Amino acid sequence: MYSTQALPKLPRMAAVHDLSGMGKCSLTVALPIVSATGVECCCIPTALLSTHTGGCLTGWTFTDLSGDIVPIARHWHDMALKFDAVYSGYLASETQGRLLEQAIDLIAGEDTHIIVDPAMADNGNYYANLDVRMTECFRRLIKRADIITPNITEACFLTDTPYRAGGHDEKFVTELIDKLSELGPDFVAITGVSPERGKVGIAARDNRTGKSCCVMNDALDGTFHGSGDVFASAFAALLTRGAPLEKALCTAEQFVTAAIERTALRATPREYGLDFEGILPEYIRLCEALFAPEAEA
Ligand code: PXL
Repeated sequence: MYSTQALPKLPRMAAVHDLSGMGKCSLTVALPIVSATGVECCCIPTALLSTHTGGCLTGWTFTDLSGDIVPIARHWHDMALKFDAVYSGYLASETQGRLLEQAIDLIAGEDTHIIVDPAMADNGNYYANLDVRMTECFRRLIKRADIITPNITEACFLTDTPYRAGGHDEKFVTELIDKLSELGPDFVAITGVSPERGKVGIAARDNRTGKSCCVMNDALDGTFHGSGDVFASAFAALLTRGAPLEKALCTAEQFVTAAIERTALRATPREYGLDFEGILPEYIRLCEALFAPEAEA
């Protein structure tokens, strides 16, 4: 059925996130979604938790895996593994940011996409146990990044802009993107942008071409935990497989929107994360169409 000659090289990503056993986010989201995109997902778990720390969850277990970050990267370096992308998300401390920089030095080559999702805050607040030191940490990391995907809170923190829950007009968003771009990335995508009540979406700019784009949808009430990670995982993986930026953005956005709708329909507790599993078959079909040889021609 399959001819090995016809199979293109399998793209490879290093995913650097915590592993929260329950409450889909970080690695429990990145692994299935990156794999479904047709990209190999090599994991550097930065911490092991029983659940994520958001919403009304309390009492989580936490094991810091900082001591493993650089040794894992060194082993991969010694194996001469080549990575098409390094994709990082939530980090448990500022120290982990420094260690991630060392890991990048070990495993990233000239052509490796560095995708940083500065996952540290939402709804105007830092996640539990994190503080302004994470903003400094991500400002440093972003200097190494080609692509960043902050939410609106993280974009405000990173640029010293007073947080606004809504009313994100064009001027406000353009200034955020300008200031984030000064930190160095080629591509900035801000999630959770809400220009008016009932609308939410993603505003992005490719600094190499100057081209901006914006994808908006009807907003559902409240917070959907893990939605930033679902979006960023699909976006990062689509780029790693070679999708054009705008196509990757729209496809990832469609995926997260469908997963949010499913979560709302099922009334899944928001802390449990998004019901993205049922969207995977359709997502895989979309990817196959996107990456079919005739689509690329
Ligand atoms: O990306 C969200 C996230 C990831 N990991 C952990 C978290 C959160 C958000 O609260 O607590 C451990």
